[in-house]
Amino acid sequence: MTIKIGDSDVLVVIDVQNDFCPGGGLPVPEGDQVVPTINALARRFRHVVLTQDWHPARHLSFASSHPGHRPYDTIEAAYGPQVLWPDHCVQATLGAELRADLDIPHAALVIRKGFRPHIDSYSAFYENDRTTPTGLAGYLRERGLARVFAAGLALDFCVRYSAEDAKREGFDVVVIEDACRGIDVSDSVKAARDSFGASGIAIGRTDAIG
Ligand code: VGL
Ligand code: ZN
Repeated sequence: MTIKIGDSDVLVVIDVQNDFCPGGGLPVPEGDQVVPTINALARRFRHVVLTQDWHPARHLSFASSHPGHRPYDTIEAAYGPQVLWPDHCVQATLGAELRADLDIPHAALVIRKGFRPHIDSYSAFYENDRTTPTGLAGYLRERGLARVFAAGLALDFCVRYSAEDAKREGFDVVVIEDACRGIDVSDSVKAARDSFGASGIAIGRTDAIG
């Protein structure tokens, strides 16, 4: 079945940044391989939004900010459990830049997230305290956009949380799985897929997008 793209559809391209690609600070296996797929996909959308993970140095989510802890440990933040990551996407560094080969000149908005020193933000809509909004839901509504297609990195973190929040905010949501790659810590890719099924989030593929 082909999904026809119209004027109320938006492609949200999540965190296609150097640090999430091989050689970067928090490399997602095959992360760079989504770029040509997303470039081709984006041409089918009139409306495209990009997100950019954008942390200050010594961010709460960095293992290096917590002596005695290692990357992928979980700590208790003020808002609940928080996975610790290698340093990544530090504001105004090369690692935080969007991939140079990402070719989406008509993208209308770049949402930066995770810039508060003490709150991480996986989702493009809400930070990890689950209450601080990024403003994206309001933007999409004001632009008359009703269906969100999600692509990018990482499937099991920022794509997952963005898709779930979009659904909760009342948007229809399709995750384009061949335009995503996952980190996969403690079976998190399977958890993401299970959650999509349970929340009514559709999983699609680029060859089914018309
Ligand atoms: C992400 C972990 C930490 C992501 C961002 O883009 O999925 N994951 N920061
Ligand atoms: Zn991050």
